[in-house]
Amino acid sequence: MSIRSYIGLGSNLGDSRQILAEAVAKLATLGSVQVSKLYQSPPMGPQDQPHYFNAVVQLDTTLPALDLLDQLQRFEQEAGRVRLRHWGERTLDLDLLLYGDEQIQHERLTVPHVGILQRDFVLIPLLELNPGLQIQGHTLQNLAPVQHSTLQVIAEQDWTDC
Ligand code: ROI
Repeated sequence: MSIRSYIGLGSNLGDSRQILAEAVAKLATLGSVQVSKLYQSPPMGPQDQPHYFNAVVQLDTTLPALDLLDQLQRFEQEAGRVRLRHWGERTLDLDLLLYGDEQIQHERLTVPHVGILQRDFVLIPLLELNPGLQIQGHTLQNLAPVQHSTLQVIAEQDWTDC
């Protein structure tokens, strides 16, 4: 039985588009994937850092949540993950946003991801992949970050072919 999970991808250091495309290829080894458009967004956090490239992957996988987390952290390390400061620039971030409709409170993992409802750079791609999706009783279209989004589309589909 596979579970439908959603993973947020972010990068603003290095060749971000290439780094995200490689991350999608690795995620595809864990199950079947659907990929959002590629977006660019102003940094949440310190403003003296580059814009982020963001996307969301829908992954249907049989991996238990903590095993999935292990794989995401391995992919981050393989991308040569660098994180220079708290809420600062990073090479690759892979966040487990949703895992089925499970609520997980574990020392290593909180699902739904903390802050998911505040971040247009995850909400907009989530909506694109699953327009009917509700999170914690919220219809995504109605949330303020969606209504006032500053996200820009960088590439439509097939951006992972590069
Ligand atoms: N800001 C944007 N726009 N996109 C991100 O992926 C992102 N990731 C982060 C913080 C530093 C919170 N800011 C971000 O981890």
